[in-house]
Amino acid sequence: MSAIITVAPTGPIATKQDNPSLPTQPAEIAQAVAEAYELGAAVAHVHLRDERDRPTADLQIARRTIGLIQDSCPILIQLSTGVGLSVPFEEREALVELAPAMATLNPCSMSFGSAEFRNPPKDVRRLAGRMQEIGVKPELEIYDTGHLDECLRLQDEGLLDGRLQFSIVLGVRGGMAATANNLLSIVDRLPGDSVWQVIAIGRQNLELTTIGLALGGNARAGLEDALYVGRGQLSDGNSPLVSRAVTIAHDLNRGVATVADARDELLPTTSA
Ligand code: KMH
Ligand code: ZN
Repeated sequence: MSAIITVAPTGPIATKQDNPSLPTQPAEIAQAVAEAYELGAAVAHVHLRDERDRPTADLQIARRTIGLIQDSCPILIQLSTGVGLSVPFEEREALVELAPAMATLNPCSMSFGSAEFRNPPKDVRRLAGRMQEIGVKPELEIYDTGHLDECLRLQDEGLLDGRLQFSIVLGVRGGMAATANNLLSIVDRLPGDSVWQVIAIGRQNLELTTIGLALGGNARAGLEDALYVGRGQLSDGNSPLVSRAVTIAHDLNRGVATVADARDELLPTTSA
């Protein structure tokens, strides 16, 4: 099965001080996504920043960013509802009203670096229900073993349907460490027909992304997850990270999914 490469050009935490090539404004994000699409990315995981580069769920900024991406390439858009650690859940959840093809659903609250990522059970259920109602496919982010069980509970409660789409997030302080054992223990427990990718944060990005691809998973690449492309070498934009993931997929004889392939795999009920 060809590998779906998702570009994550901008996360909620890093700044241009951390890496001057981090795209933050709508046109910068759209350009980074278009470049990633040309290199082989089929999905864009999108966070938004305001005019002062702070994480935001502002709907106008979201519309502008999505519009610019759609003007530049046909990549599938997955909006982050994680948004940023200081943004209230009520603002984060409103983003799905823009009806992106996909959006993240973070199942549990947790410590996240030195801050807190708030995903209270009641709010998560309201968001899952709303996504189901309007047809936004959830990408379920698993930062620790119990997060998978919570997703399976949501499925039992009828709040998730169809084939589940998981991201196994490794290396966040407060979540699972970035080890092969942690990855394998989650992969072993996924429902058989799941689609999954590795999100490897920080220093182990290359190793865990490669192991995920070797195991048959999909891959995420971009400055949200890794600011460096080698020891001490800042990545000059998102392209070096996306190119690296594409090369690994090819070297492992996986091939890289087109947008049409990715749509069939991730959004089977909506494919033509
Ligand atoms: N950077 C993350 C792994 C989301 O996009 O929904 C956390 C996050 C969640 O940004
Ligand atoms: Zn994100």
